[in-house]
Amino acid sequence: MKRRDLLKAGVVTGGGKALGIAQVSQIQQWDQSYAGNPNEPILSPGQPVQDYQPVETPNGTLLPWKIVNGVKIYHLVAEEIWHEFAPGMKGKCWGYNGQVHGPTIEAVEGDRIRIYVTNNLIAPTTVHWHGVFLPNGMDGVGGLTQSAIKPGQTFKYEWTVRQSGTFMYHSHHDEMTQMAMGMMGMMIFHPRHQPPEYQVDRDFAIMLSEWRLDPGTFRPNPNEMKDFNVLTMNARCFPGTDPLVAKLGDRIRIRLGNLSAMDHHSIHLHGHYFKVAATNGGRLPVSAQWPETTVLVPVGSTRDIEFIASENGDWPLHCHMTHHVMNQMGHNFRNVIGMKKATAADQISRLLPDYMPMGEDGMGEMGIHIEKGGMPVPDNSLPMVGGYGPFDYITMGGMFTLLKVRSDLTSYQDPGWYQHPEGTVASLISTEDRAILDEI
Ligand SMILES: [Cu+2]
Repeated sequence: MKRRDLLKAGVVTGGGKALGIAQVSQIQQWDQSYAGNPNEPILSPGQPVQDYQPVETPNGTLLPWKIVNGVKIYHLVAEEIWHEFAPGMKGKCWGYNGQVHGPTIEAVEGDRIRIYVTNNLIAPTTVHWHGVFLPNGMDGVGGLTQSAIKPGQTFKYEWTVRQSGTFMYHSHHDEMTQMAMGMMGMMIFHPRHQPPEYQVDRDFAIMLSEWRLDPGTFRPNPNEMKDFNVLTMNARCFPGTDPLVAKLGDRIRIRLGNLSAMDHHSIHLHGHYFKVAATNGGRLPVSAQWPETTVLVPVGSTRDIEFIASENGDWPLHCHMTHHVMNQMGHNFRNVIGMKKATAADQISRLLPDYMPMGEDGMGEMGIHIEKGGMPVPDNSLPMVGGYGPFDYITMGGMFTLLKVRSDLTSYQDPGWYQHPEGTVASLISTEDRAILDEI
C-alpha cells in the first residue's frame, strides 16, 4: 500500500481523522510482515527433497504436478466418490481426483502455480484457497469473484505463491452441501529459505472434519447442524486411520486443519509435549511458540505442532471431546448405566420396538458385542467404539489415530503393535504388591 492510499483509507475508516506519520509507518511495518510481497518475483519451481521435505498425508496422497514453461500445473477433478470411512462403512461422497478429501496440494514460496479445476459433479462448484494471498479474482468465491464452474466445465486458477505455511482448499459454492459432502483438502506452501527450526524428518498433514451419516444410509446429510456422528481425520475414522510412524529422535511436524461444519477440535497427543509453531496466518517466531499437549483447532483454521519423537511406543493422537472419539452408533442411546438390563429390556422393548440399550456398565462392552455378532446392527454402520488393540478392545473410534515411535525402523511402513520392554506395562498386582498395599 502506498502512503497516499493509507491516508485515504484513514480518512474513510477514521471518520474524517487523518492518520499521523508515526501511525502510517507502524501500519506499513505490520502490513509488510503479514501480507508478503504482492510483487514476489517468480522463482524457478521448487523441487522435492532438494528444496523441501515433502508432506505426507496419512490415508491420502499428494496432488501430482508437471512443469510447463516454468509454471507448476495441477489438475483437480471434482467428482462423486464411494468413500470408505473405516472397514465396514462407506459413503457416497463428493471429493476430488477419486479421493475424499482431495489430495494435498504442495508448492514452494516463489512458485508460479496453475490449478485446472474440472467439475464432474451434478452441481456447479468453485474452489476457494483458504488463507492464501492471491489476486481477488482467484479467490474462488462463487458469484462474488467468479462464475461457478458448471458441470462439465474446466476453470483455471493461477497465481505466484508469496507466503509459506499450512492452508486448505474447499468448495465455496453451496458450501453447506458441498463441504458436508467432503469437498476439501490441505494446501502446503514451503518457505523458499528454510531456517533450521523449520526442518523436520516427518511432516504430516491431517484434515479434521465431521459428517452426519445415519446407519443404514449412504449419503452424508448436509442439513445436520449439531449432531455429527462420523468424526474423521483425513476422512477416516479409527480403526480406519493410518498411523503416523516415526523413528525415535525424529523431528515431527503435524499440520492440523479443521473444516468441520460446526465443531472445533481439541487435539491431544500422548507421551510428548509439542510446540504450537504456526497457525493459518503463518509461522510463529520461536520466542512466541508455546508448549502444549492439546491444541484447539478452530473451524476454518490450521495449527502446526512440532516435537521430537522422544519415547518409543504407540501413542494416541486424538480429539479430546469424548463424543468425537465415538463412531457412528455411539450417540443416541438411552442412559441405563447401573440398571439391571436383563429384566428391564423386555418391558422397555414392548413400549419401544426399536429399543437398543447401551451397556449397563457403559459403552465399552458394546463394540466388542457388535464385532462378535452378538447384536444386530443396521447395514453400513460402525459400532460406537473402536477396534482391537494388542491387549484388548480400544474403546475409542472417530477422530483417533496413533503415533508409532520405534528405535529400530527400516522403513516408515506400519511396524505393527509396540513390543513393550519387560516390566514396563501396567499389570495385575502380585502377592508382593498386595502385601505392600495392605501396609499402607
Ligand atoms: Cu473434536
